[in-house]
Amino acid sequence: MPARLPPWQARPSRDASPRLRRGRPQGGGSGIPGTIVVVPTRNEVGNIGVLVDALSALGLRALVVDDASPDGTAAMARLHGAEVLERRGAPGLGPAYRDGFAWALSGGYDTIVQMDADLSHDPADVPRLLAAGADLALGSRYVPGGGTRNWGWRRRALSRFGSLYAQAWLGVPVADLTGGFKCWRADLLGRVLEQPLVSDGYAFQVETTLAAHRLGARVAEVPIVFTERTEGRSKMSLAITVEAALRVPRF
Ligand SMILES: Nc1nc2c(ncn2[C@@H]2O[C@H](COP(=O)(O)OP(=O)(O)OP(=O)(O)O)[C@@H](O)[C@H]2O)c(=O)[nH]1
Ligand SMILES: [Mg+2]
Repeated sequence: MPARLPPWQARPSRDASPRLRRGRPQGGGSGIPGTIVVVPTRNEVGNIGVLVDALSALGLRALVVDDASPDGTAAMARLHGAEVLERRGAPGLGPAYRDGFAWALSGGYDTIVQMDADLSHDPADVPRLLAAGADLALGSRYVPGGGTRNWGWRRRALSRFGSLYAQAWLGVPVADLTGGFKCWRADLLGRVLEQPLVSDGYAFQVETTLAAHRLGARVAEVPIVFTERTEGRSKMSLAITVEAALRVPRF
């Protein structure tokens, strides 16, 4: 097995370092300098091109963090002009985010957005997150104006219960603790990643928001409507949900 490189050397898609390319918009729009959108992917070939193009039209650059997707997600992302970090070794949402965030921080970006690849998070909402003026702006389904689209009652109940459960255990005044659409100021994200985080899976979302809160960050919730994916398959399962739920009391 090849030696594991630091994430920012682990086969970025193109020659230039993120520092050199920082803030240069890929497409139309006025561009949003200093901002990068980190997108973890596992078999999202049907979604990633659409997302990267939509971000690009807003002047936003994307870093796709792919876990060896056999469906060609990485190549598709590159084709659409995204930076691509192809991870090797143990897959997982937490490690993928860690590597993507380390890449972004080492590139000198001052604002780091994270969002899912499956278009459940609307790229058109990113400017509102950026405008919230918080250390951490959360795309929130559970504040007035927010919600979910095309979810059955089971999925709605599970998600709502998950957030309330985490909120009750942790005593954090955040309505949507489990979402993965977030906008970080780089200095806060760097401090959060220095904390002894224990989650590898979906609980990573809860743990990082909790860490931000404990560090005294200004956390804002911006209403978003989360739309069920129409392409590709969900990686969410009962096992993943239970694993995340069992983590929470240990934070
Ligand atoms: N790099 C990487 N990305 C992952 C992994 N698991 C999931 N993802 C990505 O993380 C994002 C969220 O995963 P989803 O399967 O959409 O999970 P979800 O949004 O909670 O569940 P659904 O609502 O059912 O789609 C997507 O962009 C996935 O491709 C992984 O192990 N590694
Ligand atoms: Mg999803």
